[in-house]
Amino acid sequence: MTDFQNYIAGQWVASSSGAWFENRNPADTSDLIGRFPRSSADDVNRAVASAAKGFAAWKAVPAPARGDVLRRVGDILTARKEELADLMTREMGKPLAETRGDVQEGIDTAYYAGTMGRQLFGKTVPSELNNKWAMSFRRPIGVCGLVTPFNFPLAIPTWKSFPALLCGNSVVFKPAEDVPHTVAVLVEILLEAGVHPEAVQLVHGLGEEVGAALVSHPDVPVISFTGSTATGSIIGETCGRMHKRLSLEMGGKNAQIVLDDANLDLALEGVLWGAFGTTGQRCTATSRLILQDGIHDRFLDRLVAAASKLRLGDGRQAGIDVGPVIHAESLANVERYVDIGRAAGNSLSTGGARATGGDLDKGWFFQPTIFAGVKQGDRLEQEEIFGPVLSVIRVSDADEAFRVNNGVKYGLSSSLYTSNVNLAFRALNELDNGITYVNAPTIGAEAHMPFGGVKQTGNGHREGGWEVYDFYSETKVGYVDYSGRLQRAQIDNY
Ligand code: UN1
Repeated sequence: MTDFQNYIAGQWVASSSGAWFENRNPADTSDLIGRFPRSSADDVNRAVASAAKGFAAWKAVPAPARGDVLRRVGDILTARKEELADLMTREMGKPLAETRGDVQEGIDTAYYAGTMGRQLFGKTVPSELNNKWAMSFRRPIGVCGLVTPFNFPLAIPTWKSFPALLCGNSVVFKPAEDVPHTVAVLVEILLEAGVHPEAVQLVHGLGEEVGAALVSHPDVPVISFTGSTATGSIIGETCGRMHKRLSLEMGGKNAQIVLDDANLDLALEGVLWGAFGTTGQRCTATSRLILQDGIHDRFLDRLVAAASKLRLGDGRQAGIDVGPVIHAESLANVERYVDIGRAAGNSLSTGGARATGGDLDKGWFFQPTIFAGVKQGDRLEQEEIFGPVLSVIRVSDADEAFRVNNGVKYGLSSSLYTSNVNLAFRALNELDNGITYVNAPTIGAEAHMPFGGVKQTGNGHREGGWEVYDFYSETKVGYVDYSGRLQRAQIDNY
């Protein structure tokens, strides 16, 4: 049994309470990865106090030099990619090909951050008065609290921490209690690469305890959260009351639309990957399939046949397509939605039960599940499930498909399969999502592009790409008047 620790004030330490929680492999619950500190507000307070000192030291390092450190982080992640992928699959369950992709997303984010060290641009613009300069530039903000989910154990913590650090902030990680090992290794890597030892802190524990203490701490002016819309609302209330800067990435109910003129082979591969990749546990997962009348029946037949052939199992074994869901509650939640679908009269085309037999009995496996005959407004069509359940909705034309796509409270990603270029561009304009893919599935965002959603998926910020650097820095404006006399803006020249 391995006991893992927090990283607080430059030391690896147990929680002050001495309490622990266990981390087990979701594909084989007898496989205990280790015990992690079940920390308290006390631990958070010490981490934040140290992070404030770390901020003072780290912001004094020039941004290009901070970029050099982030580039070294990318090098170390590259060297340790295989080892990380293995430990991530062990604690999270998705197949190795996917955890390798997750690490690669971290590597891409690190190298992108490296380049941003020399590109934290401000603007210099003409003043309305002579002999006066007007310019804007960026300053770091302070201690950033980063609350991260289980489904991308590495990529999402890197999306948040790398730009935060590059901008000169310090960070306190609160990783999901299902995947604490991955962030522990990430912290080791940040330190090895040369991040100031107090600019990064790691406090393990539960959302209600550690997460709540971090979010409500008066000396943490920035919070970034990825997780459920329900938790995001609670965090939003606290941050609103305390005037904190907050980035929220929350639920999705993403749809793939397949029109009669689509390449059906391509659309089939897309929906299998979008709906059942990561066992449906992505914010970007395809959970609705909107099929036009003309292809509905034959596409559904092919899809059901292909979905029932997906190979479930331990993601660390070769040939596995779909891993387990993350834990018992998640499995129970998926079962509840299957009951909801049945009760609503939706027709179960495949799946609908736990996957059992042999090694599958050791973990939290659920069959890839497809409901057909789902109507707009049904709960299966409206609510995020975060598991391997796909709802199929029949429509008569593109207009109806777009209306169905937009008829949910979420707005992360959408996908349209068509060969009609006019409809493709209409979709980009008319689908109410932060990301729309044409002839590609609802998943597959790239690290150098802004990532996020509209409506109740987010609160207007974006991760990734250039935009996230606005979130982690404050704009400062400077005027230098070298005229030697009082010049009155808005008055003297008008
Ligand atoms: C998420 O779904 O939580 O686009 C993040 C994708 C990944 C990131 C997803 N690159 O599916």
